Amino acid sequence: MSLKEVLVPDIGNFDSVDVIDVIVSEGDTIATDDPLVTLETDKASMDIPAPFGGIVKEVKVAVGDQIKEGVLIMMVDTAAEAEAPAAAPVVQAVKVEEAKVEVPPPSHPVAEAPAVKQPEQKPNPVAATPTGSAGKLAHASPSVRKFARELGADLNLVTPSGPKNRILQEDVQKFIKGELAKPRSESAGGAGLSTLPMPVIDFSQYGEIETKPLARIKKISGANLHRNWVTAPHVTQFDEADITDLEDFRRSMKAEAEKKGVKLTMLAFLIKAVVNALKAYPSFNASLSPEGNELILKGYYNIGFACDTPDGLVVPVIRDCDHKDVMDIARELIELSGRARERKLKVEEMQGGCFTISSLGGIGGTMFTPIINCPEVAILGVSRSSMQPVWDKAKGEFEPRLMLPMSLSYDHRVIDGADGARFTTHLRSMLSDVRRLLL
Ligand code: CAO
Repeated sequence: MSLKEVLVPDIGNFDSVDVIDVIVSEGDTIATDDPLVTLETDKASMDIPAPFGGIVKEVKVAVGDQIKEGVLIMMVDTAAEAEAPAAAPVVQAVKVEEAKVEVPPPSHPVAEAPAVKQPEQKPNPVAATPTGSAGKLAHASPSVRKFARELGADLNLVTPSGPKNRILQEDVQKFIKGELAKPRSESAGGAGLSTLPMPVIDFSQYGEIETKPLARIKKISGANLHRNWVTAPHVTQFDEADITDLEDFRRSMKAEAEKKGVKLTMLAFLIKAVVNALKAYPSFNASLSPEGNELILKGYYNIGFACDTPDGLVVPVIRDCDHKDVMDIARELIELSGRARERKLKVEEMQGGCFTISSLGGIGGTMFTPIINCPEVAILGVSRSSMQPVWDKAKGEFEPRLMLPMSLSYDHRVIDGADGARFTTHLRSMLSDVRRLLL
């Protein structure tokens, strides 16, 4: 073994610079001029090339260190260099790739070397966490690391196809192509939104795990929910409706409805109340044009309802609710939700909606923030009703009242806060007075 020190060479007029990447790790075989570490000042980043080849025995610096000329970077066994060509095929692959890469001569002052790049000249990172999001060094040759760095690709996100799980240059190219082909989030106004990549974490290091594919419905609805969440600026207005009388009425009608084969649920009444509120506030029964510069107002009242199925969430639509009575709507609710759970819904039965209701009342919870089913502009979330003490001003005492929590999310590009509050106030008055609802 012949151990040699690798020191920081002349890097120009800098007292200290940050180590932003340690490209090699202990045990790596390196050739003369291979980039070893990347340093960054506020103006430029630069690679420190290997002054000689060999096997890295000990790395003396880490990402985040501040170093200057003369600091020891690593110890390299140069005796191993002669044996390097006879090493495993992985090493040969490194050598072949190295031939394609231009690195500055070791004697060249690094700060002036061609490898120095001004940050603004770097391409936009496709998936950029500069030091790798998994906190673990991905397995790749120095040249592939350099290639990935130049393109702003996080090697921890790249799937390796080389021997011993080594990342090859073509893996990086494939990753970049895949990232570029991903759909960009675009709002109706056309503005894009880019986010940091999710960290890749090996959860098994913390305990037992099981990996299952997502159900098809979840994949589709997940992508839609994500788009809706990031493109429509959501505001959620909370309110409570006194449904004591309505619930009494529903219960009194239950037996009669059952004779007709109908389960008369609260949701059917809610749909009628929502149609009435949509008529009073037409901007809620609308969609933005794709360019985002026109509001398309609808003269029909098709109401979607979120339905929980074993495979995920679907939204069947009940058409022309303004022309149907509560009994008809209740009948359709059962019929459509039954078929949704048997996966027998037709595509057209989930299309054409104007407004959606998501009722979690049968399950529980107090309030939640539903995500708008775009291009609709609002959605009503309903939680479990409960008996509450409500102050009766006329009687001067608290009265037990059945209160229904409501959460109205709306697209703030279309609906102002004042109208949001007016809409829920209108709903409250409809739901608290059965006579109004049935008119
Ligand atoms: N408060 C208290 N009880 C309620 C209630 C409320 N707001 N809403 C319903 N209930 C009661 C019903 O009265 C019924 O009790 P009875 O049998 O004694 O009458 C019981 O809860 C079950 O109701 P249901 O769920 O069968 O019927 P529904 O019309 O209320 O709802 C449907 C139908 C399809 C909306 C519902 O089954 C469902 O799938 N809900 C989940 C929706 C969902 O997942 N939303 C989240 C979307 S965002 O991820």
